[in-house]
This record gives sequence, structure tokens and C-alpha cells, in this order.
Amino acid sequence: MRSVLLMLCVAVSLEAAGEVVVAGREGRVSATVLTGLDALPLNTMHSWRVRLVDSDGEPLSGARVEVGGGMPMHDHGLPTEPTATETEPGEYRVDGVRFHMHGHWELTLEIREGGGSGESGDVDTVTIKFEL
Ligand SMILES: [Cu+2]
Repeated sequence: MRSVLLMLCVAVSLEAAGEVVVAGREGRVSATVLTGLDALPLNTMHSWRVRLVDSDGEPLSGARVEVGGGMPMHDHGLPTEPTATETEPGEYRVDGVRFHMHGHWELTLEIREGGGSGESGDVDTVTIKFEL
């Protein structure tokens, strides 16, 4: 099982204008990072913009997105607790992002069904990998 999971590596491809498309681990969601990953600021609070679509390419609206991540090689998480807010259908703004050192980082979006409270189904997890 573990080897299967490892083979389902996140596919990252470059799109036009520095946009990066990352497929979710389960293949149910695709995230387009609209914020240029090649010009991220160091030690500065900033926001990301991410567009989420479902497997049919339709905007994924109303999802609850939990943001995590860190530096896996340093075994530490993010120095802040970013939050995601939907600004238009399928487009989410991640606020409160700050990276405090150069190196290899990952930002993880755990995407769950929105609406209602309490338990709701996991939809997919997107891991965005980049160098700072
Ligand atoms: Cu580190």
C-alpha cells in the first residue's frame, strides 16, 4: 500500500505565465497556483491565489480548504497558520503565508466538502512543492 502511495507522486507541470498546475493525490481536484512560485518573498507575510477544479474541470466551489505544509527535509512545519477563503467560484486566496528560510518547501491544501458543520468528506489533498 505504501509503495502504491509513493508511486502516485504529485505531477507538477508548468503552464503559461508561471502558473503551476498540481494534481491532487486522489485525482479528484486539480489546483492551479496563480501566484508565481519563482518570486515568493522571504520573511514577508503574503497571500497566494489558487484555482481549484474538479475532475471534470469545473470550478470547485464551496470547499473547505485547510492549509498546512513546511520543510520536509528540516522536519518542521510552517511558521504561520495560513487560512484559505474563496473569493470567486473555485478561486481561493490563502492568507497569512510566510516562509522564514530558503530551501525546499511544501504547501499542502486539504480539500473537504464545504457546507454544514461537523464531519464532511475529504475530497483530495494537493501538495505544492517549490524551492525558495
Ligand atoms: Cu527549514
